[in-house]
Amino acid sequence: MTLKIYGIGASRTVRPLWAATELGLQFEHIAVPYQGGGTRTPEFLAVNPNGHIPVIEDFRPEGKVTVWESMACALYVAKVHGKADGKSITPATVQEEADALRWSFWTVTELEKDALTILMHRLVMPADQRKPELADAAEQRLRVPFKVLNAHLQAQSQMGLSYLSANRFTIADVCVASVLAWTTSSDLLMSEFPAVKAWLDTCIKRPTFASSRKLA
Ligand SMILES: N[C@@H](CCC(=O)N[C@@H](CS)C(=O)NCC(=O)O)C(=O)O
Repeated sequence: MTLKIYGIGASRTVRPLWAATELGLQFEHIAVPYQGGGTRTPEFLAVNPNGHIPVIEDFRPEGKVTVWESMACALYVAKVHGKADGKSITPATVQEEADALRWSFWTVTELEKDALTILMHRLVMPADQRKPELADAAEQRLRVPFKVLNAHLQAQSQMGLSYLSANRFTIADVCVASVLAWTTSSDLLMSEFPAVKAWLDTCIKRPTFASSRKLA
């Protein structure tokens, strides 16, 4: 049985890579970068017709399973390759399953686009191409979902819980923190929402995040 993960750590591929690394899985890493046309070759389009990384191919006794969409890939790794023993990132209860689904869908719909705008226009694009006003507007919009997350984390903390779901680091944290890692340059968001900042720091300081990001 072979699990193949296509993509590089410095991309959305970090989501399934982080999940697989947390679980200590053996996997084959196929380092397809997002620049240079590697995602648009006929061979790659046969794997993911969308022409994007990440993609997972899971060669199982019952046949090959293909997964694309980064959140689906991360959730798949946790669900299918982890043990639901209440010790790993894998959801172990119906509530934990619901948390993984709701927080990851929420991240894609409520956070991802604006978080990427902040990353691109504050850090990644060449300085002369950045538009600070776009990052500023994204930051203002993000105050709304950040307030929701901050309140949730404060409520968790009042129950003695340090993470999004359950009493441990789970796939819900992987899915949300991998996107919010793009917003750490935002002094406004990091200072206005201290519970988010503290939780995010804890998640992205895990050695598994750094080692997954480095896979190239
Ligand atoms: N919604 C998709 C977006 C995937 C995506 O845009 N991936 C980028 C890298 S982070 C990519 O493959 N870009 C290269 C291309 O589109 O050709 C997901 O979450 O997987």
